[in-house]
Amino acid sequence: MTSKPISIREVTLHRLVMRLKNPFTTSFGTFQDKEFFVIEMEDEAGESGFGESVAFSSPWYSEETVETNKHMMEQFLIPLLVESPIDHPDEVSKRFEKIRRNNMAKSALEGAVWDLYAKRNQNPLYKELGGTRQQIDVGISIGIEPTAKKLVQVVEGFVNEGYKRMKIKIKPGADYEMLKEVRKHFPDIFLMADANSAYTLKDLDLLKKLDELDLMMIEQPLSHDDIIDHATLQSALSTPICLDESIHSFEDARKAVELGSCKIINIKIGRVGGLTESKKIHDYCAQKGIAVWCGGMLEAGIGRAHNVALTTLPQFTLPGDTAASTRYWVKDIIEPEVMVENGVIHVPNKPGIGYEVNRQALESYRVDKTVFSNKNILA
Ligand code: OSB
Ligand code: MG
Repeated sequence: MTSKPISIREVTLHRLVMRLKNPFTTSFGTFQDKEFFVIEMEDEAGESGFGESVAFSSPWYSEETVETNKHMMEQFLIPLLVESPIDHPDEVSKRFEKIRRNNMAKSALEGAVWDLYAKRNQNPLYKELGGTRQQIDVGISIGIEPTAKKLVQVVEGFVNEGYKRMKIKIKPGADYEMLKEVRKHFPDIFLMADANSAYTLKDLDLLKKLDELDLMMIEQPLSHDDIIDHATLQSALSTPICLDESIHSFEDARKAVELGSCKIINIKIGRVGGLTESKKIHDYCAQKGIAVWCGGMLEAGIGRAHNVALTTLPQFTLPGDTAASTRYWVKDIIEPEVMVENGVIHVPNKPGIGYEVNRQALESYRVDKTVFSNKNILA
């Protein structure tokens, strides 16, 4: 749909802190409080689009943090966005190209532009992206538990809730035996592991043993910046490797696929710098027969809604990590919250992200607010 160029009148950064219902442990650390920005972007007509920054407080998963996101958005990215009108959201990543990396900061702002664009067209975001699915299959990501017994109990709960695949976080010392126990109790579930870069090729024997467990895939077993050793490992394993941390762009995806470093890619919108880049990776993977699924960053409702929209694209053939709001939060910041029924999310057909921002909830979590007015427009 063609429409009038978007002139951004105001950008508001709402800084929120939300406490997870339960701590979430990965090979690199434990999360309890999630700090992030909700980006609210208003156009010349008073319509608003929303985005969410996904960097964490500490640079464990990637080099970005809440503070680096703030610095990049305020000092570099917002000025580039408001300097002239935007014809289409695909232009945003081009405008940001001169800024190296900082993908999560870029993605947070680009996401708000996409929502705003879709709302101006009175069209659901998922349709603007080229998505077709009315419902999406969902899996769940389960943190490292202290014992196999506890892990089996946690898995059982989520199996009963209907989640379609179980992803278990692993690290050296909490891997093969724990997964074996889960497999023993649930012989038929779709099961996978996520190592968050906790291993090296020195662990080849252990990683090969995981082939016994009939895992759908193993996610990011080796270094966060590697695609060479992963190719060596993939040729030694029958279990497919899925890359997460190693893929920051379409170019990274192309190189990993050409090298045979993985058979599956986890697309996280923030990690790759936005929805436009996510679509490029998606289209390339569709061409190459590489399955993709949508990863998660413990998002609140706005980021979650963006994940739901992206997952409606055809090559998202595997269940993602976009679980229900209630898996994470006592009260989410959107209305309605993201709900999972029988392992699926029904995709909303309202304009934009399709969920309303719950202002009262948002304000209850807000610790800071910064407003940028576009002087070019106000003048
Ligand atoms: O590697 O996918 C990951 C959470 C924090 C950091 C990295 C990861 C994760 C998850 C949880 O696996 C995904 C979610 O439920 O949002
Ligand atoms: Mg991962």
